[in-house]
Amino acid sequence: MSEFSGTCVALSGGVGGAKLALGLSKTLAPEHLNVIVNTGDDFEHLGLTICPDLDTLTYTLAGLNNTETGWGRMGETWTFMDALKALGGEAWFQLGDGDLATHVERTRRLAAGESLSSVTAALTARLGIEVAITPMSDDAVRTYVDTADGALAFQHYFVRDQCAPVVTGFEFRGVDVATPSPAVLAALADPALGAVVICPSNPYISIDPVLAVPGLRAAIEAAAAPVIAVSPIVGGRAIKGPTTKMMVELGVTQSAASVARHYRGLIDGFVIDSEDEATGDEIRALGMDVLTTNTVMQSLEDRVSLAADVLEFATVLRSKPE
Ligand code: FO1
Repeated sequence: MSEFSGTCVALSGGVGGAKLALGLSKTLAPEHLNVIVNTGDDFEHLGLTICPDLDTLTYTLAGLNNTETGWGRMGETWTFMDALKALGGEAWFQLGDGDLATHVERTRRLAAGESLSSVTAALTARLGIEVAITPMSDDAVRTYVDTADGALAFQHYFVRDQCAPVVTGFEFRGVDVATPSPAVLAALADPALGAVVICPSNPYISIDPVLAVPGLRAAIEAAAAPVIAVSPIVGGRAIKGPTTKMMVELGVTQSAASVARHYRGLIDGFVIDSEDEATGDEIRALGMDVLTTNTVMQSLEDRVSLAADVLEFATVLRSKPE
């Protein structure tokens, strides 16, 4: 087992990414892990600024996450939502009473002029999280899903319309004038950086918005560390969410190899599940190394084991001659 040394930067969206981020957090010293999180899912709702992927990462690393839904807090009560419904308020986006406190406090701090990075650092510290959870940008970036009937705001597509519309493309509105948040560039420029890990999140709606922030992809490419992506597709299926439905609608084969192709040119290594071992050579032919292991994370042990495998893979790649 070649021991990993140095720091790790992980790129993550919601549920799938958060599972691996948790595994990494149990494997690395907290000061050696920085999780860069997609903010394209963020939106203003009921007068609140809601940041779903930041909150999924925060709740997951704080051990507060609701494992059934994959979002929000465990053991929630719904007094606010029940009262809102009774008043005829917008009830399609479920806000638990505890979760509501996060949105209210974040909105208050943002309105007072704090950056999203500063607010996130304050909220995660209050929840006892030592790992850095960093928004990809402090500037507003909003994912819109292009459909045959026009562009849909992400949460309208994902929650209100339950991912039903046929997807033709994506827009990350505001990304062209966004800049990476300060901690992102610092983490990627750290000479001790030993690995950049693209977590098994949806490549189109969770990872692409991060890579679209001007300067961020270049900072990853300039980093001396190997870049490793973990496939979110196992046996042609997504573990959770609309990834494979999107692939069908975009005319992309539903396979781990398609995801490897999507990241081609950026990544040095790709991690696939044992179920997809037979596709390893096809993926290597794309010009990247392949690690085959168990990528389906059901238990905490699975999360830690995959994290250890990914970091060992990075160590192996770092020791390879250029
Ligand atoms: N997803 C749903 O499918 N239904 C919901 O009612 C819902 C509420 C919600 C509240 C707070 C939050 O942080 C996330 C929430 N999500 C909900 C998930 C959200 O749509 C995220 O964008 C997904 O996790 C995709 O990343």
